[in-house]
Formats: sequence, structure tokens, C-alpha cells
Amino acid sequence: LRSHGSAKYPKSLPSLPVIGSLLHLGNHLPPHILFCNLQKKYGSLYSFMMGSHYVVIVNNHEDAREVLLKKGKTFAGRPRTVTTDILTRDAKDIAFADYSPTWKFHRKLVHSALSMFGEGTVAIEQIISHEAASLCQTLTTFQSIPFDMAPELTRAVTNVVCALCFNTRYSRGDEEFETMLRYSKGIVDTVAKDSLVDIFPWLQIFPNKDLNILRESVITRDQLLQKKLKEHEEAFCSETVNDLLDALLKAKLSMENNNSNISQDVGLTEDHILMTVGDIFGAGVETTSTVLKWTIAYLLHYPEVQKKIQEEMDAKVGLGRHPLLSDRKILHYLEATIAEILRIRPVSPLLIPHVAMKDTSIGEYTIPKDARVVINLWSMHHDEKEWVNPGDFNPERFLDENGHRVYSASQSYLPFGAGIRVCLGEALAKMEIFLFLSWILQRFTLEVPEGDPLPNLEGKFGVVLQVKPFKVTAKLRDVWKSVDIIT
Ligand code: HEM
Ligand code: PLO
Repeated sequence: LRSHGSAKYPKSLPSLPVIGSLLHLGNHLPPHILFCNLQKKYGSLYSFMMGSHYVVIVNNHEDAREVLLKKGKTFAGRPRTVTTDILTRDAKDIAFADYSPTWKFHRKLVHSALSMFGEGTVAIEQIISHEAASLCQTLTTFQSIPFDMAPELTRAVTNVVCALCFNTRYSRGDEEFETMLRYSKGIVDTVAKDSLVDIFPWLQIFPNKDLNILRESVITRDQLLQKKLKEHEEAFCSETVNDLLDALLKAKLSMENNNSNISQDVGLTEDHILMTVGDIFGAGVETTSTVLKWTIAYLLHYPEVQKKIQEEMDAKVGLGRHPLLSDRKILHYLEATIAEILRIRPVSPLLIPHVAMKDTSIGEYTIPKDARVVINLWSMHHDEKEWVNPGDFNPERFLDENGHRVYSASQSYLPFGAGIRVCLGEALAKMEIFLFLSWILQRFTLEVPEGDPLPNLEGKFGVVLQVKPFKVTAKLRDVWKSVDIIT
């Protein structure tokens, strides 16, 4: 980079070959941890060139807030990458689309559809509770037999987002659900590796194999989405909008009927509708199920935390009724545990990369247009200046001396991002996580199967930070054995 007069750029790592070797010396550390460690040498804001891209890594909350909030619009761009282009038909979705009128329009449509069918209504509480009841039923059939809870958790979460997007649900053993599990794993294992990944070069060791898996997975996903679209078009009635897909179709049709070209201008094409629903469906499934898996993994490591959650529930909810969303106000310890999980194992430790849309600055440093800006949430959530023993799992850090939930335990905490690119599903995700966990823990105690190791808490980096598979036993709690109020 040329330096203009007094312009001061973030400290730059020496050069690509050196970074390459650094990454290798790092013994293949996952990028969020490597970028956190590099602060020791380069400070909390630093940059490097990766191929032709200038990349800035932000590791502290002051700078992150400037990027996401104070200068949110300036940094609202997204980079184009090989893998996300395959996933989204060249960024015709929301999450990987650059800042544009089309992106804005779709984000708004989805936002209002989600509040119409979900967040704002009692309907969503019923949908989630129904799935939670069905999940508990399944856990009962596994009574004390060690099993992998992941597919059942995923099915419960999928059914909630299925209800919102498509007005359908999957039963156990449904073939379409099994197909979805398979293609989604294929996508999670391969997408955003390459360009998060012009950034992470060692991943280029297997791009071809990965690209093939990604392409095949995307083809299968597209067939599923196409089928849903066809069914919705056939049954469409503009009077009864049942789900997100109906809402998108309605917007498209009403624009076409006004025989304007607006639908082309704002990009309300079939591709856009499919990719937008694909985003919400994909995000809805992979994020929430990941948080539930992390929570269970931690509860197995910290049985005393599980016990405290149960004691609080016994005292405040009891056995005579189901947990309700309104209990979020009184189940402080459970809410604190969820907050702590989102801190210690953020779903998206590097967010999605942002792009500077014009020449700008972060703090005293000049940032040129087109710079890719990676917010390292991991560093923020593990900052020793902001958290006491950040490596320790400790829900109490989100409670005050009266045991009440504190809302901003630290400024250095943004599990859903912030600003104009903030997560669209935050409210939905929080409702689901709370209800599923409270239903499960009201009735069951989760334990490590005898002779099995504790779950690995390291995490596998990808488009979401995944837990490695592990088994549990779900034992019906003694207090329940004599109770039959809830079936
Ligand atoms: C974006 C976190 C659940 C939909 C994001 C971002 C984060 C995030 C960190 C990126 C923000 C940025 O790049 O600045 C989470 C967490 C979740 C969760 C921790 C669960 C606990 C969901 C759910 C949905 C969803 C359930 C769908 C209903 C989206 C979408 C975006 C997004 C569409 C892209 C927004 C944009 O680029 O304009 N999420 N998310 N998320 N999330 Fe979530
Ligand atoms: C998950 C796998 C799906 O098959 C496709 C998909 C769509 C949207 C992505 C999601 C995946 C992963 C999590 C993402 C989400 C958009 C926003 C969310 C990246 C790849 C987060 C946490 O940022």
C-alpha cells in the first residue's frame, strides 16, 4: 500500500509467504485463534495482503463497534467468494450479498415476514413448544440408552424453521429430512472456507475435493427448494399467506401485476426468492442446533451448572406446567448459561467478512475502499481486559449479586453482531434455545454415558463453529417418575 501524506495504516504483517509460514508454524490453529494470538506481536488491529485482497483484522470491541455501529453503512459491504457464489447463485441471497437496494429490500421482506409469522405472535411459542414436546417424547424412548442427540435436536430446530418458511414439518425417519441433513453437512464442511480463504491459505490444500462436495450438496439443496417453490406456486392464494415463501411470492406477484419493472429492479426474481429462503432455512437450522449441541456438551462437563438450572426451574416453574417464553424473565440462571455459551463458543467467531465501501478509517488508522474487514468475535469474547478468566465457563458472570441477569456484562460481547448487518434471526434463535433447553432440563438429566469420554470442547472451525459428535444419556429425573401431568 502506498502511504498518502499523513495517512497511517494498520500495522501490516510482513508478507504473504511469511504469513503462509506463520499459519503453518501455528500448527494449523483455527483462524479465529491464530488471529487472536497474532495480537501479541502486531497489536489488536492489523492487516495483511492475501492474494490481491487487503485484509484488516479487528480484535477489540472499540474498533468492532466503530465498524459495525458508528460506521455501519460504510462497512456494510460483503466480499464475493468462489464458494459463497456457488451457494447463493452469485450472491442473490441476504447474508453473502453486497450492500445494495436488492439486499435491503429482501432483508426488509424477511424481517417483516419473520415478525408476522413468528417473533411477534403467540404462534411461534406454540410451534416451538410442540416441537419441544415431540423431542422430549423421543428422548423418553431412548431412556438411558447412550445416543447422539444431534440429529434429534436438529430435527426439532428444523421443524420450527420449516413451519416459518414452508408451513411443513418432518417426522422421524423422513427421507427428505435425511437428505437435508446430508447436503447441509456437505455445505457447512466446505462453504466459505476458500475465501474466508483467500484468507486461510492452508485450506487450499483440498479445494477441488471440497468444491465438488459443495457443488453436489448445493444441487441437492436447490432441488428441495425448487420443489417447495413449485408446491407454493400451485397452492398460492394471495388472501392467505401462510409462510415466508408465500410472502415472497406475494411480493413478486403484486409487483408483476402492477406491471412495473420494479420486480426486476429490486431483484425479486425466482433465483432471489430461492436463495433468500435458502439462507433463512440454512441459518435457521445450523446456528440454533449448533448452540444447543454446545450447551449440552458444556452441561456434561459442568453437571453443577445443569443442577442449578434444574433447581431454579423446580423453584420457579415447578412440575405442574410447561416452561413458557414469559419464564425468560424469571429463569435468570438458564438465561445466563445461554449467554455464556454464546460468549465462550460463538457460532460465528469471525462474523461474515465486511467490506469497506469507501475510503474510511478505524480509530486513528486509515482504511482504504474495498478492504475486507474481519471482526474477530473470538478475541472480543476472550479479552482478558474485559473478562475475568475468559477461558473459564462461568454463567455467573452474567448475573448480579442478587442472581439477576445482567444485560451488558461487558461491552466486549456481540454474539449476533450489531448494526445494519446484525443477525436477522436473533429473536427467533433466543426463543428456541430457551424453550428447547427448558423443556429438556425440566424432565431429563443429561449425563456422559458410562465409559465414554467427555465431549471435546475445542470446536471445528467453519462457516459455523461446530462441536464434534458425542453421545449422551438422557435420564428421566426422579421427580418426574411419579408425575404424569405432562405427556
Ligand atoms: C447473520 C449470529 C441464528 C439469520 C449473522 C451474523 C452473526 C449471526 C454473527 C453475522 C453478522 C455480521 O456479519 O456482521 C447468529 C447466532 C445465531 C443465529 C449466534 C443463533 C444463536 C440465526 C437464525 C437465522 C439467522 C435462526 C434465521 C432465521 C441470519 C441472516 C444473517 C445473519 C439472514 C445475514 C444478515 C445480513 O448479512 O444482512 N448471524 N445467528 N441467524 N443471521 Fe444469524
Ligand atoms: C448453513 C448450511 C446451509 O445448508 C446453507 C446455509 C445458509 C445460510 C448460512 C448458513 C449455511 C450458515 C450460518 C450463516 C448462514 C447465514 C448467516 C449465518 C453463515 C451455510 C451466520 C451465523 O452468519
